[in-house]
Amino acid sequence: ADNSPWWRGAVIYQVYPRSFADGNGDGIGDIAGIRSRLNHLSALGIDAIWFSPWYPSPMADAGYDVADYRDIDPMFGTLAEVEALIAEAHGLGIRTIVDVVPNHCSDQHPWFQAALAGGPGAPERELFWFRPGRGPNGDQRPTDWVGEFGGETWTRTTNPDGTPGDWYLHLFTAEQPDFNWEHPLVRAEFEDVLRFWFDRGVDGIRIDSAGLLVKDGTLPETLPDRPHPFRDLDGVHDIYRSWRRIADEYPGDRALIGEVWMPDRQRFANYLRPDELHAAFNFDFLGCAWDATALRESIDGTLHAHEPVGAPATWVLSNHDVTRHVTRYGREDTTFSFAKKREGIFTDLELGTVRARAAALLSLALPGATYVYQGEELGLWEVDVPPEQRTDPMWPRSGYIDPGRDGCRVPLPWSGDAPPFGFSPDGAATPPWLSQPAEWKGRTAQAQTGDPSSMLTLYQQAIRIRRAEAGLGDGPMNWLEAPAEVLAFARGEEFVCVVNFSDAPVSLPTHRSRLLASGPLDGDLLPPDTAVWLRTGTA
Ligand code: TEU
Ligand code: CA
Repeated sequence: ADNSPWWRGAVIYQVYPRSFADGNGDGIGDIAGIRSRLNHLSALGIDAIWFSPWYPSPMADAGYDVADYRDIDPMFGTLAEVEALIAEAHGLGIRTIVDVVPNHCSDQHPWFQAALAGGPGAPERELFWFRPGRGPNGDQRPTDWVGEFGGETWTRTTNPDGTPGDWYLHLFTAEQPDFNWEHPLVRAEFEDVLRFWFDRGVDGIRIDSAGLLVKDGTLPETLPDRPHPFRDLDGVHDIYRSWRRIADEYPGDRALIGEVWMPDRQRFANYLRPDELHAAFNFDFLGCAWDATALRESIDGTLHAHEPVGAPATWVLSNHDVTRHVTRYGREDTTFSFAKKREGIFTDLELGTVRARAAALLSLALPGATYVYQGEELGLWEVDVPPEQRTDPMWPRSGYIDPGRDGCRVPLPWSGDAPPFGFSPDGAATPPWLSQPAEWKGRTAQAQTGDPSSMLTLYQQAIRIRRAEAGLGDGPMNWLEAPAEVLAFARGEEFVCVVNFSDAPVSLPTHRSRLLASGPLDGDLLPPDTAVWLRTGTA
């Protein structure tokens, strides 16, 4: 695993800039805040940071609506500060990954503004999907496609002379018009954006909504018996082949990491062919029950799909779009799906935390790269954000009682006994943009530092061991024989991970020394919902 490229076996930490740390006291996280907390990430031992979007944006979708791909929103800071941040991270041995959003931009992007202002026939309209409406007055949308957030996908424009005009396509909110990837200028623009960030030294690009870029231009309806009109079209692979050539022009193993939501593992793996993306997020665990059989199937299926293309697997327990896994794992039904978000956040936090600790050891022991979403190393749970504070456009759109995604985006607690818990500097006049629960007092980074039983210490120890053990990270794994409802596997010559999903304690293999356990062991017994890392040898 030692001489393989960094992205094959990395621990990659997701920073959600508006909620990580606030340097200037306006209640919103920023680049200065991130720079002031790099020591936390260095102590955690991660290999790389992925930064969610920080570009100029009206924030209709929390920055996933980009108005300028080559600058930084003033809310977060400046490009010069980002350059300093990249250099400081590199100085600590931490790689950096930026988030590029190629499927759509903001309706404030200059191209879209020109397309609107120019009226019908404006050449900028070709860069998007402008179409006349159906019906005699053109007042019916061009298709009945359902958007990724569940809403409508077309919005009608008004012509410069005030008359009703054409419609434009948006797979997400109306403030996020979709680019037309058939257009050479769109392709050229994003190739240039990649170079812009690679030239600034970033080590990787996270590609948002990577499977959606290409659309069937005949605009067929979505029907069960025909190929989907905008998901996973074959043409998307040409785009990533050209991006791969660009990444390969740069020294130092630059990586392209796709956000590919794709239940079909075979089609998912197509994005990872040797001349396409280096890696993609495997979201399998999100929808997977806390159950040995289900998880083993997920792990085997994932590894099996990656094998023929030679790409490393990845493991994701949480991110800025889904219910935090401490909360998921404390529920009867531990699986996540967007449709089920309305189930709310009611959960057994104690059980969820116990399982989240075991899940950390599981996901950090598996072959490939593991993602850590900011705050999971603190054991944070999903917050019940009051309706008046909610900002997520997914929420009011979804039609049922869906709290949206704000609950996993609450500003981090760093120190102190009460909000803002060091998120903002002492004496800041403005509270954090989402309220932090008072109960996070016990989950601040400061409260957990040096506490042998804390989630933070567990992550620090696990990542330290992962770096030191030759068999961890990239490389093969072997299942070991184990009792029912127990998973046990070996990595390399000496390392073993055992996780007990049953209701009863199980005996640990003998002749192994204990490296790390997710919770207290009972002599030679591994309690329920507990994981342990062992090494061949005597205790
Ligand atoms: O997410 C993509 C996304 O959420 C959808 O493709 C989703 O998988 C689908 O609705 C499931 O049915 C990314 C970002 O992570 C998210 O924060 C953004 O809101 C979204 O893209 C739009 O840029
Ligand atoms: Ca700020």
